[in-house]
Amino acid sequence: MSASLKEKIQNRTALVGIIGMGYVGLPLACEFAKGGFNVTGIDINQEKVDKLNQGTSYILDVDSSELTLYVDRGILSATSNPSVLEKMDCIIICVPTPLRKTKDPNISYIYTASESVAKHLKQEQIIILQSTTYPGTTEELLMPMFEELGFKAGKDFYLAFSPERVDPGNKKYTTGNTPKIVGGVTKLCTELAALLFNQVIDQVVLVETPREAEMVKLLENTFRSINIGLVNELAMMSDRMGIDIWRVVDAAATKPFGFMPFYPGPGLGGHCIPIDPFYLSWKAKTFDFFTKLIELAGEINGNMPRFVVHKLQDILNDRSKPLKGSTIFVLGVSYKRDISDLRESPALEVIKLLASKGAIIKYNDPFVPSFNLDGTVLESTSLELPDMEQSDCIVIATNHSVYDYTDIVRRAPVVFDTRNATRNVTESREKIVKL
Ligand code: SAJ
Repeated sequence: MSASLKEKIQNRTALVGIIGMGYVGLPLACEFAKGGFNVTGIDINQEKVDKLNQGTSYILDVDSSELTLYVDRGILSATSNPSVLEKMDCIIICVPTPLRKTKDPNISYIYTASESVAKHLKQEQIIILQSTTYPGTTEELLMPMFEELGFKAGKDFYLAFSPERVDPGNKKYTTGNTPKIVGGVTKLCTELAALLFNQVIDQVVLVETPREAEMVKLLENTFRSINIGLVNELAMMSDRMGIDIWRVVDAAATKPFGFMPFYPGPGLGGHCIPIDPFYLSWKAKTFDFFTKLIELAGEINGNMPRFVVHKLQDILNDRSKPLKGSTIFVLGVSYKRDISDLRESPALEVIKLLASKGAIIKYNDPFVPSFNLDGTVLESTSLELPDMEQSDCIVIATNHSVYDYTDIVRRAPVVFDTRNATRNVTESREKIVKL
């Protein structure tokens, strides 16, 4: 029976449906379209659907020119109507998996998407979950949802997990050239999922089960969170010891084996690294296993915005200025350099804390023209204006590549550099205070 699905995948006539047209789903849709598949994007956001059907990209890593090519050829389209799923041969779920306020997993988007799949499930379909989630989601939530309809996984339909590994803004590593992990509910499920991705992705790596594949992703991101937490803790320690942590990390990075550099910063931003480890610790608790290391790293990283504000108070104090009433000019508000994403951005946490202490905030971010901070809209101030030199302190919160750091230091009264962005500035270094 799987022969026809296998043939359709191999001759690329298999219809591919991707649920969730975000920073994961849209680049993946383009990879399949580039590979000659007919792809349908399904998204609840009609504005996104309309933009995609006009060939307009809203994702930094996808050019509208590429999108238009596929849309004009009729091999890529989008809809908000899930009934299109019954026509699909391959369905890939790429919906968000945030945390609730209580730091518990919120898999409601996976649930809703899976319900749509179940409603239109038919023989011979393969369903692949990509959303980052706790080990067990695919087998404990999706499989029963589909099998209670009388379908058998591995026989009537196929089910696998394959984590996304998108690094937003990364020009070197794209969806197509980043190895793809695949773990199916049965051997045949794994093989068919691997066959599908092999058509459009350079390297596919098989694991035994979906939960192994789910765990791979959480290991990757927890690894980052813990190592960032380690270097942030050493940064706070080094601050007291009068040690330049940035030089220490650079020197340690000369070790050609057994070390990987991570850098301190104002905190941990993004929709993955601050969140994914808590999916793991939450699931571990159901096995009476308490992940001390993960929680501690989260605590250290979550405390960095406060550390930044305390250090800023010291900088102003050294200049006999109270934080209250001082004007702080923040450079860069997105969660990491050269992107526009504000989700969980530590810069926003810093700004909130500064505003709560009565500081006057101005900012510039070429990627973020304005943003809403608890009801107040802040707008990016042009660096052409004198606001920067008229401020009491500049805080480099996100080290966008576009900034002229020599000019910034020249014009600034004092610079608090939380990203070591001024590492190559040679003039007026006495004005620079590093995290
Ligand atoms: N950060 C530090 N110090 C570091 C590295 C990062 O403070 O040494 C901060 C960043 O400024 C940012 C946050 O941590 O606020 C997350 O940074 P990130 O580089 O992990 O970037 P993300 O979350 O956009 O993407 C990551 C991917 N990044 C890399 O592999 C470099 C990857 O881990 C995942 O594919 C992706 O999350 C995901 O979607 O899971």
